[in-house]
Amino acid sequence: MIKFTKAEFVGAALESQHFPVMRNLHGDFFSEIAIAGRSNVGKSSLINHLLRTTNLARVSSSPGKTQTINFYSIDDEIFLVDLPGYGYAKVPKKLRLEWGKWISDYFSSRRELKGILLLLDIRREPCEEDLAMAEWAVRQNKPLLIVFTKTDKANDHERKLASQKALQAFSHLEDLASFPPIFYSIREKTGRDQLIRVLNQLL
Ligand SMILES: Nc1nc2c(ncn2[C@@H]2O[C@H](COP(=O)(O)OP(=O)(O)OP(=O)(O)O)[C@@H](O)[C@H]2O)c(=O)[nH]1
Ligand SMILES: [Mg+2]
Repeated sequence: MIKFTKAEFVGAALESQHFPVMRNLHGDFFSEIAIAGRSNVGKSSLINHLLRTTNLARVSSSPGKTQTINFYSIDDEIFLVDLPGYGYAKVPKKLRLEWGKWISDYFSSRRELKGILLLLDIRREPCEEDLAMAEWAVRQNKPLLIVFTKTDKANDHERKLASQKALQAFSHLEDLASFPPIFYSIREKTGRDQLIRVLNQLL
């Protein structure tokens, strides 16, 4: 059982030859969980909240803050990986194309990847890249876990409607129902225990 009590930043990279490789005390390669989502959805904030730190992952109110793939080692057992955000309108086209390349390099080179957290802002509809990410995960047989973020910005009723609507966008993907979505708010401090439980099922 990973408790998410010890966290260290291991490195930032964009190319697979620079990605870290680590082994646990038993000599096994670290398992890995990736966190994906559009810019500003709250990826870095969720990482900090999950790890009970305030500044391990850099948070910003302006989108596009995390522009590298950032690796964190957790409890000397796993990597948690903060992927660069997408869907940020001001990102130039060239960078957007590069983003696709980094992401596909990342996914094709990480054998120990056990699952992907796809973060969706409770107030926004899923974008094209969200769907592409989900389709990729299903195609590669990787478990996909949907996490709705900023749920403090919606009441119970709005949350229910918004999540149903968002999940409809993924309804053509069969395997998606294996894990129910998680509702996360760093303001209200909700979702952490449930997320840890599900992550341990994936690992
Ligand atoms: N109200 C509220 N705001 C949040 C929550 N989580 C994150 N935010 C805010 O959303 C903004 C973006 O958060 P980040 O964690 O930097 O988002 P990111 O997905 O890492 O963004 P990029 O690095 O640009 O891809 C910040 O202003 C956060 O304070 C939440 O649960 N509730
Ligand atoms: Mg970030």
